[in-house]
Amino acid sequence: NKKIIFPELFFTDKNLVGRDVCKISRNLSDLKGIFADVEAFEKMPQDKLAYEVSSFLPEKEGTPGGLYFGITYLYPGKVGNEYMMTKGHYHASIDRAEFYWGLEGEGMLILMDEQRNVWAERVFPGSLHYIPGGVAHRMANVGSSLFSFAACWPSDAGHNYAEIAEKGFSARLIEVNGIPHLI
Ligand code: M6P
Ligand code: ZN
Repeated sequence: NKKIIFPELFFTDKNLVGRDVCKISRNLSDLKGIFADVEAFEKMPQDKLAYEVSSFLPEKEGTPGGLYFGITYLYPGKVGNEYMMTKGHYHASIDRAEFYWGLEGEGMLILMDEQRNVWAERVFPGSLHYIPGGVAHRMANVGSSLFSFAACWPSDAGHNYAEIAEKGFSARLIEVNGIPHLI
């Protein structure tokens, strides 16, 4: 199980053992409202696991100058013709940036600035993605196997889900003839 890679990584530094590890998982019911095809969504088992995040949070949330690290494991699947994806967020401190990088599988990073311009970047093992402040970010799994990526973000960034929950992104990643299209 490749997921074991994460604790092995940071427990090689004995000083970090036992520090703040946080694991969250989101199933389909946690993603209610983010997919276009509501009928297809409601037909799916709501307890189906969509993604898991293992985070290492060595500072108290809100600490200026600190960093957080996380690995997200996003399972493959589609809701209608839309790829399985993360909730997506702006940072609560809107100017905070973040790095994402691809570990395994095939993904697309969907980005949206404060003017609601949307663009996407292909994510693959070893690809590096800089997300500037003021840019909302969401990952989609566009392959047929587990897609995982790492993230590093400031401990005073916070998450702002409200705007995405209300208005979504202004484009969606849809499969057309087997290929992802931003529509
Ligand atoms: C990455 C980071 C985390 C984020 C996670 C899941 O690991 O950006 O801060 O929580 O992805 O994304 P979301 O919070 O949008 O569900
Ligand atoms: Zn973020």
